[in-house]
Amino acid sequence: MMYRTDVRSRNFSVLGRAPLSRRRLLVGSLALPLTLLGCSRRRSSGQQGVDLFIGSDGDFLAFRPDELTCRTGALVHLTFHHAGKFLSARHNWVLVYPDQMEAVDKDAEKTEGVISTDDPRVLAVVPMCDKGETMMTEFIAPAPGDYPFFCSTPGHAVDMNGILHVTE
Ligand SMILES: [Cu+2]
Repeated sequence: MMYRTDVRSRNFSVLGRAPLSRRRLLVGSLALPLTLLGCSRRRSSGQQGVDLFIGSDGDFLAFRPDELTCRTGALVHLTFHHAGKFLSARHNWVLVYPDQMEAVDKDAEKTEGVISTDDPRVLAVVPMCDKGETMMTEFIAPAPGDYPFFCSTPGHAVDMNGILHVTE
């Protein structure tokens, strides 16, 4: 704070018309190291990237963890792992808008669990995985709020679900 005030007043008194461009340059060079420190991974667009990992809870019909968190606007790279070893049931990971899980799940019964990525109620989908498989998806984190996710294999969603918390 002291440093900034000092520079500004010196610029005004000594450099006359120059201070505006000088100040802009100064701010630019200060901002760079701050942004580099601030995030673990950056995309070319300047968007903040975030890696999330989730799996089935072994052979149980549950996700582990069953809660995830990210910031709004982040480019989320989500990895899902089917951690089952014995049962042959397939799992996936489907993220939907609030209060849409039941309806989307019900519709998926007619398609053996396959979810259309064009469905406006759906934010992101990881394809169906057999035991031991790992699949990924990418999406932009929506507006702040709590978004349900579930497995759309018919009959799984009632137990196999969770919440993505999107923060400010
Ligand atoms: Cu499942």
